[in-house]
Amino acid sequence: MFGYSSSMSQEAFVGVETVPFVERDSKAPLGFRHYRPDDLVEGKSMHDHLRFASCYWHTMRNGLADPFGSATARMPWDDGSDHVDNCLRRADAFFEFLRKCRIDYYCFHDRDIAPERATLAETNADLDRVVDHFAVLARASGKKLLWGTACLFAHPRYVSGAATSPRLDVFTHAAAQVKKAIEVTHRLGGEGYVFWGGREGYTTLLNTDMKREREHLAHFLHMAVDFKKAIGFKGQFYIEPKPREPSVHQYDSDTAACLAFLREFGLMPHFKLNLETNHATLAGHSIEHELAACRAANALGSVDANSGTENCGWDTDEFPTDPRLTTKMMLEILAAGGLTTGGLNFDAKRRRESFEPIDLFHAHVAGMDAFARGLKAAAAIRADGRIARFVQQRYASWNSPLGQRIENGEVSFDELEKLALECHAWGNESGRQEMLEHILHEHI
Ligand code: XUL
Ligand code: CO
Repeated sequence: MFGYSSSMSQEAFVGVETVPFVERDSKAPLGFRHYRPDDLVEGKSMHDHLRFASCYWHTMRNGLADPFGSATARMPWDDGSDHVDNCLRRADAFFEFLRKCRIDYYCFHDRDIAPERATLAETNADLDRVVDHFAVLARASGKKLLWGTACLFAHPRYVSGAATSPRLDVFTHAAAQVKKAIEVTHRLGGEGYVFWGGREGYTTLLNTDMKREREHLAHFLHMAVDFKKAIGFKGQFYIEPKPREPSVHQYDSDTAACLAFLREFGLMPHFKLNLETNHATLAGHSIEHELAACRAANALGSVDANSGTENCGWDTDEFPTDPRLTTKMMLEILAAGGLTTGGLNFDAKRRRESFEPIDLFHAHVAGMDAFARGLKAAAAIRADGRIARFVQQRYASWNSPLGQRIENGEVSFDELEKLALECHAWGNESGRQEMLEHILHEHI
């Protein structure tokens, strides 16, 4: 065990320079081929479109263990202890990583950055010490907190949920934990705060009062909104849908369920959604479906950018490296008017075999370049205009006086029945999916 000494003297990623910008056909092992933060796309810099973030839980705390094998990640800056000194050194390594990888935002759970102690008071005191250090590192580097969150799923007390626990004492502890997590997010100038309910659901309905649990969750979120106002925290609240894992069923199962929940309990004005690619696929949707559903409700907030293995059925949190995926995502994000308070947070981990520190760079750079490509391709598809014109044309009959009156809610079934009795043919046209796919791929 050795005491904490300032990071500036010791590098964690020895021999790794700031990732260079290289030519598209460069064979350099590590370099940005597409990402150029200052290049303008649709009048805005790539940097401001993409707002990349790295997450502390995967980048710094994931040893890459799987259910069958132990951790493989090499983290020479980390002595494996839960001493505050080790937490501070880890933070130094993280900010060095952000700088060298040209990433300006980060996200964390409270318990990622400082451990849980015997009492809540001790836990909070150590969290404060680490947060003070984050504040110093952030001020010196200009790195920003995209969002903070509380880990309400790892500790055994949350075995049956936090805000939806059958136990009042657990709900009470969760409230205090979230209060503190919002406070420290505010202290660090966080632009948002996420609620992800990994254990806010059930394993079997035989032991669960679903109605009561959902109501408790709503009360919990209203208390968070009240607290946010009381301390003057202006960051955006997000709710992150996921259908299952770790619970068998989670109440925030997908965008539609989250929107219905927020509307049912009067929370819609206070929340947007943080969508995650692999959560969408677990819900049986594509991420572009989830983004489109959010866009329609004006609820798109932020994105946890990752991907999954389609035939696996598990949240594998892989880095998003497929330009077709990122193009479809960026099309939706641009159509929604872009990310404002939110960003693209790589909620992604390296494969267990990618255990060297340099793999953290390869993984993030691959993800960043994939999104830079997706952004450029999406902008090109929008400038090309053929796909948008096709969609407009497909709905052209609705621009007629009758269509407009229906869209304004001025028409009855009786009127339509009269028209339908006179009409014996329908003007359907081909959906041309294959032609549209072809156009999409022209630009990737
Ligand atoms: C879990 C997940 C979380 C949230 C934050 O699948 O995505 O890491 O993003 O709690
Ligand atoms: Co996530």
